[in-house]
Amino acid sequence: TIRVPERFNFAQCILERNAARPAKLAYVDDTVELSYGELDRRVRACAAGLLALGLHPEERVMLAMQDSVDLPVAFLGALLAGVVPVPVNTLLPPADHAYMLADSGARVVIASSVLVPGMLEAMALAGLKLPLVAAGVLNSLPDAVIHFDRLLDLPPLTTAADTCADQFAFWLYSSGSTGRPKGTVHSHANLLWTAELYAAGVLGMREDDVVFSVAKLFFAYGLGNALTFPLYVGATTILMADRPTPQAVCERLRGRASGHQPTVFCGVPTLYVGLLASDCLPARADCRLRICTSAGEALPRNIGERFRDHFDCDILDGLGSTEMLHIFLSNQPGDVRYGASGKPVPGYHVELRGEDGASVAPGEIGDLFIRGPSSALMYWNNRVKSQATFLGEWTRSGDKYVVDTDGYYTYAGRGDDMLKVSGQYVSPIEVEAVLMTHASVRECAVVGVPDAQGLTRTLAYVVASVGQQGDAALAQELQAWVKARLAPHKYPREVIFLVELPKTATGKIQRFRLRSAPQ
Ligand code: 3SK
Repeated sequence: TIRVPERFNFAQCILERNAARPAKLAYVDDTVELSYGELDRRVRACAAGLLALGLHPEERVMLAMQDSVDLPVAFLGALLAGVVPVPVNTLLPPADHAYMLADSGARVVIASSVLVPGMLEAMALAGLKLPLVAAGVLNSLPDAVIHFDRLLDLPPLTTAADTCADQFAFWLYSSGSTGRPKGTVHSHANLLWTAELYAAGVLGMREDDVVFSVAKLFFAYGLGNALTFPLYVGATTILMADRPTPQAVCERLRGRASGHQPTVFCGVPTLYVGLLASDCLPARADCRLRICTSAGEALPRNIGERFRDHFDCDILDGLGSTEMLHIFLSNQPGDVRYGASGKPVPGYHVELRGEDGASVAPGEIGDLFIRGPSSALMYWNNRVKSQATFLGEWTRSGDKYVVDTDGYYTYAGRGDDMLKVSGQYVSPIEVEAVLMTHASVRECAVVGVPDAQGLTRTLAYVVASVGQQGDAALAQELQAWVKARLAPHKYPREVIFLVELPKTATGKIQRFRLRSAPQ
C-alpha cells in the first residue's frame, strides 16, 4: 500500500511524475494535441492566472467546460494554486447552475465559449456578477469576459500551494432524490487513492495506454478515467466535446478522428447497447482495445458477453459513486462475471446490512456500505445529509446489493426513489414536480422500467386535467415541457395516460403497480 505524505498537492504530484516525458502526448482533443511538457507549462500558467484574478487558496472556481484540453489545464491549475475547482454538468439548465454558484460561493467562473450565455443567465438568476473566463473559440468577447488564453499568458507558478493531503481540493455536485444537488467535497489524497487502487491496481493502466472515456470530465467517473488516471501513469487521452453517439465513438475506436487508437475504453451500458446495434461497429482487427470498463448502471449480462465475443476484450463492470470518487466494486481482469458488479477493489471493504444494521447472509439483499480511503469529506452546507451518508469510516451508498457465496456482488435496486438512466441519476420526484406545473396535468407518477436490454427507461403516467385529451400530441408537449426545464437525460421517454393512478386506501401512489404494468 502507498503512504500519502501529510503535505500533498495532487497537481504537483502529476507534474512531477511526468517531468521526464515532456515530448509525450498527454491529450488529443477535437482540435489540438498537447504534450506533457506543454501541459506542465499551461497548468502552471493557469495557476498563476487564477491567483492574479484575486482568487485565494480554498476559494472556489466553477468550471462549466466541455471536454477539451482546457479543462484538465483549468482543473490542475486550480489545484496547484490551492484554489478549489468545481466542475459542473454542462448540460444542466441555468437555474441549476445558479443554485451551484450560490451554494459553492464560487468567486470566478470558467466556461466553454458555447456555455457563456447560459452562465451569464445563471449569474443573473443568482444575483451574482463574477469574473467570467471563456475558453475556446469566440467571435467576440462579451463585455468584461476574459479569454482563457489570456490567463495562460502569465509567468508560470513554480511552487505549488502547500496543501495538506486531507485539505479540500475540489467538489463535484451529486444528485439527490429530493432537494438540491449536493456539493461533494474531496481531498487531494482522494485523487491519489483512486488512481492507485483502481487505475493502477485493477486496470493496470500504464504509460503506453491510450484512453478514451465517453463519460465527460465533469462526472466523477469521467474525471478519473480521462484526467487523473491517465496523467498519473503518463498515458495519452482522447477527449471529445460532443455527445458520444455510437458513430462518434466507433470513429474514435478506429482511431480515425485523432490518429490514435484507444487501448482503454470507458463506457456506460446504454452506449455499449448502442455500439452493438450500430452498423458502424469496427471489426476487432481495426481496434487496439486491451480493456474496457462500464459503470453508471448495471451492465446487462448479454451485452457484456456479446461485446467480449466481438472484440475479444472484456468489459469490467463496476460500481462507483461521486461520494467514493470512483469505482470501489469491480470485475477484475481474468475474473469477470457478467451480470455482476464483481468484488471489492483491493483497498476497499464493503458490507451489506439489513434493516437492523447487521450484516446479511449471502443470497440476502442488503444496503451497501463502503469503507475505503477515497470517501468524500462531507456535503457542503448540508449537515443532515452528510451525517446520514458519511458514518465514520463507512459511507452509505444508497444501493441495494446481494452477494453470492463466491463473493460476487450483484445490483438489486436503489434504496431510495432515485432512478439511474444512461448512467445518470434521475429523481422521479423532480420530474413529477415539473410535469405538475403543466396546466394539462392533474396527477402524475414517474417510474423506471427495464427495456428489452434490461436498462432503465423512465415512464410518466399522467392523469390529464378535466377536459384535456390524453393523446400523442399532449404526450409530446409534456416531454418538451420537461426537456425545456431539466437536464436532457431527465425527460420521460414515454408518457402514458391513465384515468386514475393506482393508490392505497390512504391515497399513496402504488408505484410498484405502475412498474409492473404492461406498457
Ligand atoms: O456510477 C458509477 O458507478 C460511478 C463510477 C465511478 C465514479 C462515479 C460513479 C457515480
